[in-house]
Amino acid sequence: MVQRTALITGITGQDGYYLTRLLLEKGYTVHGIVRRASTMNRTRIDQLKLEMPDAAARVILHYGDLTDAASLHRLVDEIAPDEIYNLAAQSHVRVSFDTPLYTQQVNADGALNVLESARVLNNRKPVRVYQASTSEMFGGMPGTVPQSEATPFHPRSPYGCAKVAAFYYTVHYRESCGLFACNGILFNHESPMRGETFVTRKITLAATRIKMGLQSTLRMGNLKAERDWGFAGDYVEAMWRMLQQPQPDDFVISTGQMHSVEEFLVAVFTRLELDWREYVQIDPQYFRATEVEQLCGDSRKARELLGWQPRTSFTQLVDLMVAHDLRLAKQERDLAGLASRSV
Ligand code: NAP
Ligand code: F7E
Repeated sequence: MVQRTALITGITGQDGYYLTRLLLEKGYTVHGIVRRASTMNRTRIDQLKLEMPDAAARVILHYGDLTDAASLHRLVDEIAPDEIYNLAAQSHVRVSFDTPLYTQQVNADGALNVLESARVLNNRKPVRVYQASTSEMFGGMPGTVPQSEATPFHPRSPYGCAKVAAFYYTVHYRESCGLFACNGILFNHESPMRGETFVTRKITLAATRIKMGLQSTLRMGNLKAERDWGFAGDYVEAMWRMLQQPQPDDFVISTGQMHSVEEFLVAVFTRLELDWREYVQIDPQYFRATEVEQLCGDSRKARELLGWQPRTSFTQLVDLMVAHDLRLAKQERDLAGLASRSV
């Protein structure tokens, strides 16, 4: 077991859950930055502490915010981590059209704040930085599939634009001051911990609730968009491997398999013995002003240099998300039954 310290921004998110789990298994002490909210936003980390009671004391949370450079700087200075994983972001592409400036402040300026704090720390102690870059930077332009590290960027949303800025800041700090900083260009990755408004989780939550008689319709946007969906638990392993390399570099992480939103719908509803056409309604509010039509990654560089490969297939991903959300829907149905009997 190593005795290393990591700092994770975005520890309360989907990837924060899986990365914290992985680092705890490897013996790390994990510090995480959390935002103050009027309702508690730590359910994933609280669940992880219950799942790993012997390691719970090695998770230490601090209040902070990526846009608050002073608190970030102080935390990086005090914790002096060996590795920083910058996962924090306004991560919803559709929402970034409504909040472009805020998305820029968190996803681009926030990443710059992390890099500046790391640069200062690196003067007295070596630190390695992972930046959560994204396939959204490619924009899914016609003729670019599959996308690799050599594919030109053409972002199609404020989210994608801000992530391109953060990508180049990361490269710049690597080249200008020798900071060990890597971009992981991750394609879509999902799990039972996925946020409820991303398309995969929206579908598995709705379909399982429909199966339990708790919901009757599902409103969707563009069903023709195609994505390369992997499992988040596999992808955090690649983040860690990037920071264990002798030299910092940028890597595409993907499965290389592409499916449409409609295919995901069919897979989920079929698994539940339902016909999706009876329940799905198309709603213009879920369309985007500019859509990313096709994303499919070529991750040969990561496979060769990091020895990384995805372990979970599309079908296995659908199965594990449906099984998880079916348990939730059954609990909700049973609670509703109990409540109606008690009045
Ligand atoms: P997520 O579930 O939406 O989690 C985002 C995290 O960032 C949450 O912990 C959130 O905290 C935190 N955060 C947001 N704004 C913040 C701020 N101003 N200061 C500090 N923390 C802030 O996202 P994810 O799916 O785990 O993705 C992790 C990272 O990878 C993100 O940077 C995302 O853009 C990027 N990425 C994701 C994918 C994917 O398919 N999942 C693919 C490529 C890249 P709260 O809990 O308080 O909201
Ligand atoms: O949309 C279409 C939508 O919101 C996928 C983030 O993690 O991955 C994610 O971004 C597709 C799009 O993810 C609905 O138009 C149809 O084409 O699940 P999503 P995303 O936009 O690909 C990248 C790699 C990131 O970096 C991001 O952080 O599905 N779609 N109907 C819909 N999407 C949503 N959300 N809701 C719908 O009803």
